[in-house]
Amino acid sequence: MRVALLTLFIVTLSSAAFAAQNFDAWLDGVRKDAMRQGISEETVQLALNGVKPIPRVIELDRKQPEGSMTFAQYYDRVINEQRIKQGRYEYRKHRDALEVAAKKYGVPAHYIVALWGIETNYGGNTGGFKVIPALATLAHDGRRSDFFRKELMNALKILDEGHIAPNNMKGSWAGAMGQNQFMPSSFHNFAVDGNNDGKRDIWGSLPDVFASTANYLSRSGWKEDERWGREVKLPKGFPKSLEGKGTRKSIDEWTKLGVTLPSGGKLPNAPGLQASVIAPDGLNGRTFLAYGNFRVIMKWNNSTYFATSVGLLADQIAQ
Ligand SMILES: [Ca+2]
Repeated sequence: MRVALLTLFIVTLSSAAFAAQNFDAWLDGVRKDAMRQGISEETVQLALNGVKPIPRVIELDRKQPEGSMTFAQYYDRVINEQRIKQGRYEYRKHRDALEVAAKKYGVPAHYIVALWGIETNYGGNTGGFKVIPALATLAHDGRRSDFFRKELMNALKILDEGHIAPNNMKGSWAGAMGQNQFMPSSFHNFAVDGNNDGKRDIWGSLPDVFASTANYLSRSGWKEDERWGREVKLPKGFPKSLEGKGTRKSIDEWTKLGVTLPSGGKLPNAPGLQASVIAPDGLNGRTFLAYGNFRVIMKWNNSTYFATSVGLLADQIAQ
């Protein structure tokens, strides 16, 4: 018995030691790769020296999120009175910076605030993980290595460009960064310098956060003069086959099919607009008409629940 335990202990110890050695060797490969891609040796050393895998990141990656949650449950979790009230407060407080971004990119301010609110509770919860070790952990882990290794390289480039110091580059366990939770690749594609100081600081500069969010939506096809969609009431016997993003019709056509405002009133006409009926909890749950901008929000996060909640929060902030 004693011998068996001792053997087990040695085996466990050596496999842990092997894993550590394996990670360090792998990280050496990342260093070489980064320098081949033109990232300075100074940045590579500063960012990667002493980096160790974070067990908690693996644990969170293994959890299945929001598997069986209904839209109603999701909505209650994401939007409450406090979030709406604070959204209205932040909207007034930062009106000038918001309006600059709204005007420049053609995205109304209440959508910028709603995304900020849902992503990080208006900057209050940006995720406490250091992005480089978190991404290194996921890139080494094997489940989605290629994706996370690319994001790790993108993150090193951001450091090399001097937008943020390694210690301040914080984000979610999966590497979504700053107040609007951009992945490093989204940062490269969409982050902009809103306050003209030469840095794209989505961690600490609200003008940068607002401009970057607006730029993301604008470049993804946002139409300035359209809403995201709206809540609607479906008539009795509405065919299930017409529900879903696959079917697009004009407001006129939906009106002819009996779709109305929740009050029963007639839908405002909007010539040229194409809309889909969305029923995330089935035809007996809350139902919505989703316009083109709804699809734009889904490019940010490919979730019907998410896009609908952003739209509904934006509406309430603007009230
Ligand atoms: Ca800036």
